[in-house]
Amino acid sequence: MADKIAFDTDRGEGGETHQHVPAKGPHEGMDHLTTNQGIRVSDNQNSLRSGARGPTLLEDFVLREKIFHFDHERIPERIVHARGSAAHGYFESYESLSEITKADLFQRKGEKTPVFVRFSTVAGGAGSVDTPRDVRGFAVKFYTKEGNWDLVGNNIPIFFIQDAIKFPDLVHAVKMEADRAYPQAGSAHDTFWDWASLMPETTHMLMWAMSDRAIPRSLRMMQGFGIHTFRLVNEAGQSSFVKFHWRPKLGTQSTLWDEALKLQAADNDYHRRDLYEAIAAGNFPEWELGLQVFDEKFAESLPYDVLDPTKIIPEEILPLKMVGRLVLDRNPDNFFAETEQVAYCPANIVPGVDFTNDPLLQGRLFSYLDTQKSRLGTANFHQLPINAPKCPVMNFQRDGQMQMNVPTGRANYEPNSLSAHGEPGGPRECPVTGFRTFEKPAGTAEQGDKLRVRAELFADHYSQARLFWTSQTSSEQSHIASAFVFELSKVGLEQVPPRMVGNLLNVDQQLAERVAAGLGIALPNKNAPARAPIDLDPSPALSIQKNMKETLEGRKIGILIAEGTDAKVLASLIKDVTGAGATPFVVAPKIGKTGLSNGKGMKADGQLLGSPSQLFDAVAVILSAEGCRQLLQDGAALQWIMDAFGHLKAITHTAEALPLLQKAGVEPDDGVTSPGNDFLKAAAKRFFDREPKLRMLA
Ligand code: HDD
Repeated sequence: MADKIAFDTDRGEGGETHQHVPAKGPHEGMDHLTTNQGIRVSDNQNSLRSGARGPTLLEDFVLREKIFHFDHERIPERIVHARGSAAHGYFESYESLSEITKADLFQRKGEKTPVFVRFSTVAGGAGSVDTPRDVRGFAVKFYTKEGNWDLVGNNIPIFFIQDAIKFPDLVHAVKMEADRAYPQAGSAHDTFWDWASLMPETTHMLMWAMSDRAIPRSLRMMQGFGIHTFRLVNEAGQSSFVKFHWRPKLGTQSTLWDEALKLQAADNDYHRRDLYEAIAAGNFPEWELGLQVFDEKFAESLPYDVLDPTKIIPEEILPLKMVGRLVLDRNPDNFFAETEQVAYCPANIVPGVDFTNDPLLQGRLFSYLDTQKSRLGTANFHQLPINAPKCPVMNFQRDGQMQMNVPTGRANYEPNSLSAHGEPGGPRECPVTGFRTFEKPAGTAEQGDKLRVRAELFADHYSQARLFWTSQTSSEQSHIASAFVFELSKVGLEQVPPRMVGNLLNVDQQLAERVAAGLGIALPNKNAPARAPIDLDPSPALSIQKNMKETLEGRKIGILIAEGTDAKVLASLIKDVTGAGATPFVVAPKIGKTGLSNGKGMKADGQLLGSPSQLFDAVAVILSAEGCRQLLQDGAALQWIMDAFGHLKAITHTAEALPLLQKAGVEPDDGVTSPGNDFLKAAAKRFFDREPKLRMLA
């Protein structure tokens, strides 16, 4: 049959052949390839056909099973937060919190609870870019000894809406438009701003979303929040209110908008790669868990409602109590099985933690369980390894698609008296250790008639938006105003920008004027607020720039070299940078060997065009006179330096590199240094003072 094409049949491992090769017998030391039914496969390269040039046979169960399985590899992506990156780790308690909660994970100092944490963008599809302007999801699954607790939060401490009934509208408005299916992963389009400008309760969140919080430098450098007010309940049944905060050890840091835009081209997977590489290198990202604990009396003393998820309690008024740390120390083994199939649900809660009547939270308690069924296809999604609790699960729920367990015995109902007759009767409820919902004393303000209403203070939509604005540095304020201008400039519906600016007039006159001027529209009239805003004291804790952690830890330094680069200067720079906890990354016009001054060759980590300076926190230009002359002809080199300067990064350079810096428009300032200690200090900062000279901001 095949003697016409009987060439070499030695295909090595996984190699290709052009003809069927009779099995030579088991490969020593290798696992056998099998079908999903366990049948050994003799040939994984050629389907079964009738003759070398004949038709493929329906009989080929190996082919059909392989293609069938492949055809069904994708599952529906999440309707929101589809793009995510995750890691395993643990949460370690600093001390016993038994006075405020009976939750087992908080009872003992040093207690470690395994976690799986998934970060995400909200609006884009699963294959979208990592760095759009967007809120980031921060979902933590604690596998506690008492069952799974999911704290499904974001990197912003508030939300767009006050009631879950509005969520489908928010999501429809922000995701790609219904008829044209664009834009992907961004809010800068008509339908989002049409909806948002008609929904004043979004204003506070919009301030955050237009701030640098929505363009984080790294998933490892963002804060996280539980957002809603939850309850903690102790053994005696006493309850306190609580808000959850995650604080990154590496400090909170963001990119600039121009940088975020360029990162989308430089690396679609910028955040995913950054998280994966840091963990793979043993630089485990870490956060502290901070609690704001308070009682009803304190809640009632506030001029806003703690059940309103569009409000924060400033730290200056109620400081955080740090109660433990979260460490991510293991990358997933398989993206689909873990990151994609993980199913978070805010209703997953353990004894000692409880819900409040926050109307957004209440709606979420329904939505997530429901979505997991349509996403994962079966009510048994909890049996998937990533979702399965790491404590016993015992009940009488049975059957359903993809049932993985094989329950034994006759008892599949309760109560039963089988145990009294020598047969196992199965598990029983326990009023002592079982989860008991906190019972509010009767007759309080939280109870009432059945009404479609919201509590009175929810109507204040602007006071905290103003508080956020007044808490920012002037650089951050100009970023916020410019982001409003950028987004609204993309809106074609003429009625929308004036309406939005009319809302902003309730936040701050100057902000509204700057946005109107940036758009080139007349200042509209103020939209009447549902409730007049009040002035609240600024909260410096809300500013990223005021709280920047000056450190090189976890950062990446780009080092541009070319032919003749001084080997000594380069070696000592790499040593210094590494010693400071950063990762050096050598960039050269050619990825292969670049000849250094000592005659030796150096292999670059990245090629110049493929490694633009957006990828780095600070840069070094270590060139010889000859190398500089060559790079003066290279647009990519000029852009590399222009962008580093424009993104307010520290730049260090050899004297010989000066002509290139000058051509790129670099002007001397504190951020432009010669190699050495000055650079290490500068590289831990951004030079925001530089910005007004470089770009027009609103
Ligand atoms: Fe949600 C996913 C966070 C309001 C309905 N949400 C989802 C994820 C995060 C959040 C981080 C991704 C989890 C993961 O990584 O798999 N969502 C929030 C926060 C909210 C919020 C912080 C407000 C404080 N969400 C919210 C409301 C509803 C939903 C009001 C519906 C009424 N969210 C969903 C969902 C998702 C989801 C449709 C999509 C995929 C999933 O649940 O598992 O059910």
